[in-house]
Amino acid sequence: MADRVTGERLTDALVAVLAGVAATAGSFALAGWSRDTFVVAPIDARIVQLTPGPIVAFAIEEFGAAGHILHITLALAVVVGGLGLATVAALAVGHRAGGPPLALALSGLFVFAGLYLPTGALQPAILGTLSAMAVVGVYAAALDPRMRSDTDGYMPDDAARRQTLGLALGTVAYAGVGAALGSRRESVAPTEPLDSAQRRAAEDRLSEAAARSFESERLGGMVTPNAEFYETDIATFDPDVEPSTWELQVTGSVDQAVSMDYYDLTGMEPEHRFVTLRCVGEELNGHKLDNALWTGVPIAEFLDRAGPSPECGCVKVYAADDYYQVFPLEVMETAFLAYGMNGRRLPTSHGKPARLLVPGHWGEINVKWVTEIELIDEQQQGYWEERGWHGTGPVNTVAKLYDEGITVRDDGTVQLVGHAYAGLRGIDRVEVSTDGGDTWDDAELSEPLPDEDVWRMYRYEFQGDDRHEVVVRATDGTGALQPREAASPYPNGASGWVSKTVDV
Ligand SMILES: Nc1nc2c(c(=O)[nH]1)N[C@H]1C(S)=C(S)[C@@H](COP(=O)(O)O)O[C@H]1N2
Ligand SMILES: [Mo]
Repeated sequence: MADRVTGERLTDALVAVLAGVAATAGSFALAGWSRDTFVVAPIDARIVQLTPGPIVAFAIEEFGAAGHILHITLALAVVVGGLGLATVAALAVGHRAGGPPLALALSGLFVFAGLYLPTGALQPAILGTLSAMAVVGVYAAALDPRMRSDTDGYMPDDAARRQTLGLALGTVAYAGVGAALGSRRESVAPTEPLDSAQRRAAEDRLSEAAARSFESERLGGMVTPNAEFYETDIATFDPDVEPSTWELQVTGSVDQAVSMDYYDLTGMEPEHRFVTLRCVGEELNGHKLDNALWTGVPIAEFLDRAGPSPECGCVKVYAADDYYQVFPLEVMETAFLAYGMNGRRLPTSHGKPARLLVPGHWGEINVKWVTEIELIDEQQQGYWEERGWHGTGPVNTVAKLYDEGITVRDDGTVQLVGHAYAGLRGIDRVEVSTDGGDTWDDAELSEPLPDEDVWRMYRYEFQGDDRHEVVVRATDGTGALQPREAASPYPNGASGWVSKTVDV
């Protein structure tokens, strides 16, 4: 008898986990990786929020995208486990109070609450609940001795085992289908092109940049395509902000609060600007440095309409993902509010419907999904500054040398192509050493774009001989050579000279 009870408990626990998996898969099938409708998203956000800042900073710095996988996995486990517990509780209470039908009804109710309350998304919650109830129902009809009328509760062991295994495999297969359906929803379709006049103007500027690119087989040119542009986010799930309901407000120490909507924004005379972004958290020769053509409007005039009061020195900018940044008001004089990227509407992952672009500053200041600009009277810290980063100042100078930019030809000549960036200071010179830094030679520089905050490309060729320690270094527009001393990204951004061993 004791064995029977233990066996029941075990089966209950297994069925609960299976119900949790089925519920999560069902909801994912309809919601996809949506911040607003997939049940794991708010749990995940909560986990990130409760994790101490230094640990978050460390994880992002050390593991990059893998750090995100860590907390998503944890969130997934919490959700499946929580729904499983709800199912166990429902089965226990249901059986005690009214037998199998009540047990089934209660588990449906508990699972529905677990799916619906965190998100408020009805359809994924319904499909998830039905999925869980199917698991519990099969269990009830075929396996659970308490629910079977045709026996006295006894089922031969191997028959029970076979059926349990069948249920488990069925659930796993169902989860696979749900995962496939849900991830199809995510596939990043290219966004709508801009209106025709704007698109033509953007395309002109894009070809201007293409003409100034240094061709290389494997390395991109002056413009990073939208789908390849790096992404750095505090949240796993991008906020889904509808352009039709979006509003940007100016609040705080102002004469009058002002706001604009998407219609106002896109109705203004647009500008097309190349702006390069670099993440303060990237490794010295990392890949979080990209350039795009942004379509939007300068923000200064709009801010002036609010009449920012003179005693307040800084602004705090808020976003739909609860991100915020604080920087001096004067920085806004050159800031840009973008709704287009490379001739298309801004993709969700880069801040749809609108993002801020702040010339010369690290990526983190370029707030995506921007919703509010508050003029504050006292200095505060931004999201990353609270976590120890110093990313509110101008970018460090860097010259990159990626493997994709190195071409070793059959005749032994080596071609190096790369990008160099120094924010508003601009790039005046890139030098290459092929002997580990003993001697230096000037690389050829691409014709600069007229935009004020954009990278430049360099090209260099040499006759290779066995093995070379190649080093690159840039000099900015003020004549300052980038410092040689290596520094890791935290907290001031990586610096130093990039070097690479090239075998010929
Ligand atoms: N709302 C919001 N804006 C944000 C961030 C964010 O997490 N949330 N990340 C910032 C950081 S750290 C960088 S480097 C840039 C990256 O912009 P991208 O993802 O378009 O490349 O966005 C900045 N703006
Ligand atoms: Mo960043």
